[in-house]
Amino acid sequence: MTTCYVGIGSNVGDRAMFARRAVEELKQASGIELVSVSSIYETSPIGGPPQRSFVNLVVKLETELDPRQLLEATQAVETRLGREPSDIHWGPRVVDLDILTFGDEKVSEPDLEIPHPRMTQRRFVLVPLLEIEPDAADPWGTRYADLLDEAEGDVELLEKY
Ligand code: PH2
Ligand code: MG
Ligand code: MG
Repeated sequence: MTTCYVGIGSNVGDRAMFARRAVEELKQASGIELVSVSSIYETSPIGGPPQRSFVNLVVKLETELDPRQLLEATQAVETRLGREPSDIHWGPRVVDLDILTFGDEKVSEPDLEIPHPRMTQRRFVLVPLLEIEPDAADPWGTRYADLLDEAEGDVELLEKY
């Protein structure tokens, strides 16, 4: 079993509902055990075109899947919740699931990079991650808590879990 963190975001429609449904879908997925779930935060959009603010949260899970199988599982959740392919890079989405870390593994493939290459620059990832795992560190030993000051974006608690 490998411990992983997955970030969930939404900025279309009933954002908190999509975020909660994504958590429920992960709970039901085979090969995945949900360990903990952060609160839901409202966050300023980073990158992409001008767009509505997001809701974001982070879940901790244990899995017997490998990184590619976990990617496929998260993409299946996105599709089931109605996400459609978009040409707009970092544009609006009903739901987005991103693998943040996968144990201490490093993956560098065209469509899958672990740890997520931009997670340390984004407060919308670090704040919920640190809520559930204050001592979390990357595979090289850097504590995420030490990167928070340098990260960008506004994050506001929306719904305590
Ligand atoms: N996701 C992005 C781009 N920008 N900004 C916020 N606040 N939250 C996100 O989840 C997000 C973003 C690309 O996936
Ligand atoms: Mg994303
Ligand atoms: Mg994504």
